Amino acid sequence: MKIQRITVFQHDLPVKGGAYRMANASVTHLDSTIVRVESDCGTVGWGETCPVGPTYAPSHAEGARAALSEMAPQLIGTDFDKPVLLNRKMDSLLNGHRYAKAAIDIAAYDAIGKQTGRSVADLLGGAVTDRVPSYYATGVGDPDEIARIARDKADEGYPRLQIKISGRPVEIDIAVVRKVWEAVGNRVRLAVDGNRGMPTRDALLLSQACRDIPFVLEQPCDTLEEIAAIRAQLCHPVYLDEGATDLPTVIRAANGLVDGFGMKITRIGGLTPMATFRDLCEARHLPHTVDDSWGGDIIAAACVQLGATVNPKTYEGTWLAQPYIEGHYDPASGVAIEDGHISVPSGPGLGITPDESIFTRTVASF
Ligand code: 0XW
Ligand code: MG
Repeated sequence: MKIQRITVFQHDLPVKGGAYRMANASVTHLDSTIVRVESDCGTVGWGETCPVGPTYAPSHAEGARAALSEMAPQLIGTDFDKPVLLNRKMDSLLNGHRYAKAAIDIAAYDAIGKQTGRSVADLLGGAVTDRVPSYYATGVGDPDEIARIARDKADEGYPRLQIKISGRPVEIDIAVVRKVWEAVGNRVRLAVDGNRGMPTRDALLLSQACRDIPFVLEQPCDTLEEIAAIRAQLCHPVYLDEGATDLPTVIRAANGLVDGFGMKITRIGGLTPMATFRDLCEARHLPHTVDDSWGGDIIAAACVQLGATVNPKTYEGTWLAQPYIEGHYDPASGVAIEDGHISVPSGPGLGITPDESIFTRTVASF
């Protein structure tokens, strides 16, 4: 099965309910890039990549499309059903830009699954469940408001909550964590996410002031060096998210620097490196999420298909942008959170089939 045609679409995803605020990004509408990759036997695979604005990570929507345009002409005629070789081919055409390569890699798994009648979860080693846990991430907000959201989401059935902090006086962040703990206690597991925004001083103050509250502290500071510098003085397990940019960094961090990861499929380069990441984490007994930064049904299905293969002992669940998005790419079997959990789409490939008429803005075709 060879790649015959690559079509790149731009698609707007407005944020339902106003701005989503994090330490280094406040977003009101997301710019997603969709790829439709057709093989010489007519099978179509879908991929997507959607950075959550241009400041969350060193990636942005126009960058994804430029990287795809750089690679696409020379991907025509390449084997579509050999993901490892396809990734090596992409690496031979462009250094870095994993978040763009991820869209092609996801499309390859979708097409292989659709061609062979197998789910992407099966292709990635086999599903252990047909319903994966999700987690809800609050934005950065006032203590009472965030505590109210936390209580509502715990009532909805989410097994885990991620509380966003940072980018303001640490005393407010400490108050948020305390109020959330008073509101939900041990009913849900808690992560507190600084999104790179805290000086080491504030990460230490927060962790030590909340030493009686069980939570994992996610990416409090920007660099691995900052996290390493305060690690021994923290009272909480530390997870790496934005800083876990590639497999070599994951290997380094897994070697005692952190206790787990928030991981995004497009950041690491797609389902192929994500499966390696999953296996590394299982070998080192390191818990991790399976998320992406944003995106519609294609990204959501990729996350859930991979999530279904993760050992439940090390799986921290899958965050989806779906609660912030109006409608679905696949009106019949779109991916959605219900009672804090997500059903794995059934059927071959990603288990979803986008309604092509939704993607009206074609930006390139090869
Ligand atoms: C909560 N997320 C998974 C979604 C946003 O893209 C940010 C991210 C995180 O954990 O940083
Ligand atoms: Mg995070």
